[in-house]
Amino acid sequence: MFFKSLAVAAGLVASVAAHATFQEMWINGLDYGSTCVRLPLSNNPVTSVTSDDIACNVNATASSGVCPVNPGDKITVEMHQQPATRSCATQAIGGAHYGPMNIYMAKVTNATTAIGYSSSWFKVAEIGLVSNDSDYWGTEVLNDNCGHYTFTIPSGIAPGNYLIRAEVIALHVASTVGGAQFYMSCYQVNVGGTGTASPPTVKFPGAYSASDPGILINIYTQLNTYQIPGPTPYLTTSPTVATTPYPTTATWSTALQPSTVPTVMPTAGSKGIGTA
Ligand SMILES: *[C@@H]1O[C@H](CO)[C@@H](O)[C@H](O)[C@H]1NC(C)=O
Ligand SMILES: *[C@@H]1O[C@H](CO)[C@@H](O)[C@H](O)[C@H]1NC(C)=O
Ligand SMILES: *[C@@H]1O[C@H](CO)[C@@H](O)[C@H](O)[C@H]1NC(C)=O
Ligand SMILES: [Cu+2]
Repeated sequence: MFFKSLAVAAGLVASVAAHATFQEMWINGLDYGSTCVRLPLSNNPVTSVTSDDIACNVNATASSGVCPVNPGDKITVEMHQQPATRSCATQAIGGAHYGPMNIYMAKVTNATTAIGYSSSWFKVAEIGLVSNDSDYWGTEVLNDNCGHYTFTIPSGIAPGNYLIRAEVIALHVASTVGGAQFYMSCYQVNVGGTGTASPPTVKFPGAYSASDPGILINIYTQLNTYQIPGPTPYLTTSPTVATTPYPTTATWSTALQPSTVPTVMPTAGSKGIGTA
């Protein structure tokens, strides 16, 4: 059997425990914990692509922190099922929640006060179907790596405050309209440097339609291609679909995974532990 089993997924659909939240961030291997994330009120998904909640989740509380980043920095967002838990013993997002991940950024006047659904977003990273033998998804790569997903702040973007929007789209019940589950958190950052680029943008809501081919989809069949929702990522390309089995080896060192969430920002220049 080359494709996802519907029987396995059906048993997990009702499980609230399978829900998840992006809640921590690392900058060049340095753990910033939850110091600049707008933590969602719950780990429940957003299911309406036309709701304002699709931007930065339901009434997520603004953080007081703004994390310092620079073009070229390796940023790692970190997802877990339950708040303030970082154990690698539990999958980041339940096993049946197969689907892509997207990272967007929006330049804003003030990251602590900016409203996600009023902001203008460009995509900076995406990972969808990474292998068709057997079908293997971005969320499975996330689970292989203790919930960590690393992307690069694009070179040349103008300095200033930004929101970063990290998103998983779970497709386990996406064969009916409104079935796809969107799990997103927004992070508050300030980009340094002297860039001038302002990439073309989309709006949330607006960027997705409930009938997009990557949102209204039956994944319980052999898929050889998958169209990731939203615009083309800026300055990066989407990973191609491998036709060989995906290597399910963790690149995140679980031995170095912290068990607690820092409550204060680390000192810039401290030694990180390497990114994945
Ligand atoms: C979110 O905020 C709006 C406006 O204050 C309120 O009507 C709604 O009930 C809130 N939702 C949740 C889940 O707290
Ligand atoms: C953003 O707004 C907050 C709250 O009003 C303020 O303390 C902070 O200085 C502002 N930041 C910038 C970059 O303007
Ligand atoms: C994966 O896709 C390739 C190219 O479309 C196809 O030739 C191959 O048979 C597919 N693999 C499986 C296991 O279906
Ligand atoms: Cu769920």
